[in-house]
Amino acid sequence: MEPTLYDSPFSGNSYKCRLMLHKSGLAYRRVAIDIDKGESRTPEFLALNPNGRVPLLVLPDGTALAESNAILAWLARDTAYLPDEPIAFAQTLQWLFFEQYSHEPNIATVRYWLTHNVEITPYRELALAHKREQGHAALQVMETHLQTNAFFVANRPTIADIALYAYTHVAEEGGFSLEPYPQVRGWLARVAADAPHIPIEA
Ligand SMILES: N[C@@H](CCC(=O)N[C@@H](CS)C(=O)NCC(=O)O)C(=O)O
Repeated sequence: MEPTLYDSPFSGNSYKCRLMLHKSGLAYRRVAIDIDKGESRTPEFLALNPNGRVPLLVLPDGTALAESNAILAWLARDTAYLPDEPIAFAQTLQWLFFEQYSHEPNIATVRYWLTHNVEITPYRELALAHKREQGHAALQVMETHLQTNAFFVANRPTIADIALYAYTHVAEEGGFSLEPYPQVRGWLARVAADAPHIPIEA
């Protein structure tokens, strides 16, 4: 039996999992969830993931794994994409947590608001300015790291790169110009050149 990935085509968090699944060659079944129609909030889906979000990987024994970066870690276990040397392992986690705390809530959220006609309420208007500032701060952290590193950890592609690639390569859709970040742009090209690769979907 194959695992089932519940995902959304345009979601970067879902794309991370599809990209790692593609690299691993693991066969899987895919169920697309339309989050704009609330399909991740139905009683059936909430029974699988009470957090009401995709991606979700359901393993053949029924175990449901949520959180994109946890799914990446599971898929990458025992491969070079998840270093096992203790410091490199911890540095991989460092960048995965950075992605979820400092990067994704700013860059991904703004992209979603702007590309999915989300109403810009007064709250969101205020939040937008803050998220823009924080998103650029995250990109600058990446730029600085990449001035002396080809990849985020261990000088080779790992799930830290996959996690950060997902929303960085589409950051401009949220109005985050990558023009000021030449090292980030060079790294994006290196990650995309790491075969096998697949693009995000619209
Ligand atoms: N921290 C979670 C975030 C998951 C998340 O925010 N998923 C979004 C799509 S990218 C979602 O399912 N939104 C639908 C909803 O909240 O109803 C992860 O990394 O998987």
